[in-house]
Amino acid sequence: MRVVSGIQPTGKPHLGNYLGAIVNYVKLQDEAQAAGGECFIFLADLHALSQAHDPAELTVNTREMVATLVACGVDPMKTILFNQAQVPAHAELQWLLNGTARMGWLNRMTQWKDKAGKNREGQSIALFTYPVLQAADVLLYQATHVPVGEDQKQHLELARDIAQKFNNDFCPEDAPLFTLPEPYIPPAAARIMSLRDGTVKMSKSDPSEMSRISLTDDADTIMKKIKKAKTDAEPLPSEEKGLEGRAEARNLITIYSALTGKSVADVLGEYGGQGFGGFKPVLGEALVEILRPINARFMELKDDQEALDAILARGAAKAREHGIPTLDAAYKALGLVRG
Ligand code: AQP
Repeated sequence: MRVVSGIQPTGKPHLGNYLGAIVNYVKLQDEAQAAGGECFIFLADLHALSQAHDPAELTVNTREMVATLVACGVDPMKTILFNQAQVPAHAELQWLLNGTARMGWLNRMTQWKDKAGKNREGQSIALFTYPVLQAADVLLYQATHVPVGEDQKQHLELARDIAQKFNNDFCPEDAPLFTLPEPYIPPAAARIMSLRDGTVKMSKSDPSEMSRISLTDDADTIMKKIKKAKTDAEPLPSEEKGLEGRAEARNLITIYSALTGKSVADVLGEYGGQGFGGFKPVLGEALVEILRPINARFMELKDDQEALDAILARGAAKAREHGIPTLDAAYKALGLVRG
């Protein structure tokens, strides 16, 4: 069992990152250990170069992201926690895979279409080839399980296509190089939506702070954001079909269900018929309870730069070691001569 996943240090991680991905990092690190496998979680700092960024902020965000992940329960003794920039094999393998990936495949990626919008010509090449780096990230370690939110499912399918084509083109039939990775998507909270618009996903890059709950928000801020979350005038329905066409109501119910482990049907059974005035404080309290220990741990860790850098350096050394066999085999399969 090889678990591999990444998160961009492009801002403060939010509830969508937590419920969609980080909760599963913590769960799978234990499962991998029990199965005698490994768990690799990396900060996708090379991916962060695909959009305009401030170098000083990237450095701060990278360390803060390590502190947040550890505060959420990612244990550097169980998980190989590192940043891409310290493991050049990610960029090297991406270049090797650029020969296999097809323009048509990348052109179909919805994240590319969404982020580029009408200004495709003005985007960085890194944004276009982002999914090839992502393929390299997971193929380098022969990932079997890739815990991600639903927005990354298409990129994982592309990683499988790249792996399959490379295996077909350059490897003997009975000795494929790359393992085809499987996405591991949480059924309950695969896509948490913005608190300001239930039709777009909660995102670090949304200009409105009110659109997301950051994992480091304090109790007052959480309550304020939930109180101001967009809703409609109807009371909550008693059954799931009553959430149709009510994106904001569905989002708040989904969040509460994921936080408490109760099914959507049970939550609606309990709160159906009530207005948001009654439900929002319940949701806010549940969030405060879950995020309080994370927040406290983050505050303890965040300023210890030496300790955070040591976690990354240790993880990177292990990641470099684990990546070597696959990278070497990829060079060889392509016929490249190296000393
Ligand atoms: N809203 C979401 N609901 C569920 N899962 C989500 N993820 C992100 N947003 C949601 C999952 O979190 C992991 C890390 O994401 P990322 O930071 O590497 O990339 P992202 O998807 O680009 O996240 P953001 O917040 O939207 O960042 P920006 O705004 O910088 O692009 C991934 O597994 C992702 O699926």
